[in-house]
Amino acid sequence: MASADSQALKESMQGHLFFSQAKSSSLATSHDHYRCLALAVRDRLLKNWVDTADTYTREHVRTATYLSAEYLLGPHLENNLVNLGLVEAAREACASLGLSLEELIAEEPEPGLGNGGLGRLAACFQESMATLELPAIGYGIRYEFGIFRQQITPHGQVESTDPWLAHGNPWEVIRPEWSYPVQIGEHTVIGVAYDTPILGYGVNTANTLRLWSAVAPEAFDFASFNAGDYTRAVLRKMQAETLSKVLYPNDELDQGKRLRLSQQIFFVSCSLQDMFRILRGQGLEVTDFHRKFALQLNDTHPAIAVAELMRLLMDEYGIDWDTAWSITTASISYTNHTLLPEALETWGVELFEQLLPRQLEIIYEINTRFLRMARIRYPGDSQILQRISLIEEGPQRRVRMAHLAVVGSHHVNGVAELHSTLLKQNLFADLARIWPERFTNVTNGVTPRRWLAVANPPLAALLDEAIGDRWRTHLEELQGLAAFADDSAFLERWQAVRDLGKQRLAQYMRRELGVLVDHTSLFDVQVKRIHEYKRQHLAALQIVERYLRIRAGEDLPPRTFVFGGKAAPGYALAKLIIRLLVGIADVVNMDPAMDGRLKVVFLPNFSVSLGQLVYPAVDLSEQISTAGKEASGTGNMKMALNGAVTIGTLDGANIEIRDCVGAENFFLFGHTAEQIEQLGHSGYHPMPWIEQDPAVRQALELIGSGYFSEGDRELFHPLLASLTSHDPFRVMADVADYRRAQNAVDEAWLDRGRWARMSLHNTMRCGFFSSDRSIADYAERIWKVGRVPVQTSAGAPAP
Ligand code: 475
Repeated sequence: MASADSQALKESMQGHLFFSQAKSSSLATSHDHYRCLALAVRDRLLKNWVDTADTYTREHVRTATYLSAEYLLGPHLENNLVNLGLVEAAREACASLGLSLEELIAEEPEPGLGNGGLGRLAACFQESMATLELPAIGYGIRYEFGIFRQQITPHGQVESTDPWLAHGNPWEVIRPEWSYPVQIGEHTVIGVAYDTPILGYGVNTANTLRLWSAVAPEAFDFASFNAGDYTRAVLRKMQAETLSKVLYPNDELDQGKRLRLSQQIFFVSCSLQDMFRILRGQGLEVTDFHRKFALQLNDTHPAIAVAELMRLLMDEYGIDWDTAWSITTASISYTNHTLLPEALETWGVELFEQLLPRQLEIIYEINTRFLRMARIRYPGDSQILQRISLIEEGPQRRVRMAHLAVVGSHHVNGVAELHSTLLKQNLFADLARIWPERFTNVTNGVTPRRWLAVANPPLAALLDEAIGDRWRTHLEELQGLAAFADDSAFLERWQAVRDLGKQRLAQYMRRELGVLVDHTSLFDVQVKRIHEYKRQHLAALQIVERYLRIRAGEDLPPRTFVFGGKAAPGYALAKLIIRLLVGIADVVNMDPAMDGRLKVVFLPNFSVSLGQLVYPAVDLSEQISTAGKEASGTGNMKMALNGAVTIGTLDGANIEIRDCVGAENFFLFGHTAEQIEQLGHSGYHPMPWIEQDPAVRQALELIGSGYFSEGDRELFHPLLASLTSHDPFRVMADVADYRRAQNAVDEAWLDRGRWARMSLHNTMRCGFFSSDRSIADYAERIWKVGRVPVQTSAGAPAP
């Protein structure tokens, strides 16, 4: 029987086919039908969105503004259906029109406006802020091309563009009335706001994600117009519009490109001007800025905000330095996401001077005052002054954006306990001695709506039945599973649910890649950006060893190794690691001697949508980074939440996951962060480790022999040379202990009852890793922003 909701949705879809798509059903494509459903859903959230903005404006609420160069949102449709409680109604509406909801959901191109962890975290945080009914605005860039699409060929990764806006975007609204000029070098660029609603779960709140798109002003390069060179003027205009064209595809690497610095000042300045517009619109004074707004910098990409806010306060609003500085440092806080030196942003002062002369002048003045203060604290210590200065001296003087962010913030946080400790001990040791109270930790989290309710409906249904449905907003209620931990009938159902997830992934691999895998084999999964520090090559060596052991007649339990993740297009070694994994897959999957005991699959184009398919299918979660290198990790949380058992090092949030789920439900291996540091001090060399380990030696030799590269002995040389000469990420120091832990996994897997209990304990004890908990922590301790429930007014237009 069709519900009232489904009947109304159906009529709304039919209306949109005519009035929005201008088609009859005879010409409608699947994409048309997707758009009709998306627009029908949009109609149903507009009231929440409008009422939310209205409430915030009327009540002059204190607002968190999240500044991030990246938002890895993933598709909106299904998430919005879940958050509105309309999944079943939409399924019925589609069915009554002869359509499949799943097929329409799959039509949505995902907005991939981020590289990896940092961008996905920003997306989880937006959704949690709305669910917690916190007044918040997300600010960023509306890249016309998001993260590149990855194809996997026999030669490895090939990139192509991601024209995600090609068919239009039903989720955004352009706000040309909110556009601002930004001066960059000689030129002015205009940022135009595009707003996307971010729905909270089970509440009326719909917050705004405001992304800036660059356009050139009409008067752009008018000198050329006047000289009669109309074409040249138009070309220059196009150049200005390249500002928001493309997301830089480097994860954890600072490439130092001019256009990147332009993107940063562009979105930061627009966002700050927008905040002043909001402030003034509510009749507040400019000097109330820090009372109205709490600004969170997502890494250093928006750190120029420190100088730009000072500039606006002083140059535009006539505020004196000291007042402006108090307002700035009372408003801003900064999250660091990485300790890797190559990711730390610095800008040559020459480039800075060309593009942002006034902001550079302000940075110099901030630095002068800061060093004057530090000199009084550390008289005669010029070493420390050099280390803490906002300007790095050397052949080329450079602005250190992380130092600027710390000096301009009231709070600085890392993203997991270990990471925050290391920040204080290493990267920011001197600054933490000056301001110990400024440094804190907020451990990352993930949203249970997308990463459990949307991604894993069978598990969600089982949880609803067992412990009720409050886990969606109170994830700690997963603890209630304790009542079922020894219930063998329940454990059977647990396994059946996990089986469904694995079957779904197996079907995808068969359909899309033509690879047949046994869904009852152990699914061993590593999906994340490809990086040497994440050590996909450690997993590769382990697979080669297994291959040799099976060929030598050992009877190992069947495993399917699944990899996914993009390599930065310019990161040769990361691309070579992909090539190795593909080479191993080609050999192993064809070898009849494996007899179903070993399969290797590289999933092309890992994305949020693919993650939703993969995470529920994971038995063993590979979190094997060199200890001290992974700031937190969030895929580790998604997998454990969905019932995977982790094999991992004591790195990032793995440590906290293990503390929560229990050491007996986690396969630990490897050197600790402290031991890794010690290795470095005592002159690490991989050779002694290799010499005493015949198994890894054999694996390395097989790779070097061309066995996985069609006889080409040169192909993997750079990778092998790195591993055997410097081994910067200490793969060889951990390879033996990794093997030991993997053997323990084999043994545990053979006892299916034991494995099911381990799996259940992982889900049960993962409540801490909700992004709702992370956001509640930011709101209380850092932003001092409180809950503002939204009352929906009667009488607003209903769809
Ligand atoms: C960490 N990206 C994860 C995650 O906190 C952590 C850097 C420079 C330029 C472009 N992108 C980046 C990152 O630094 C990044 O994604 N860091 C990641 O942030 C969320 O869970 O451990 O590696």
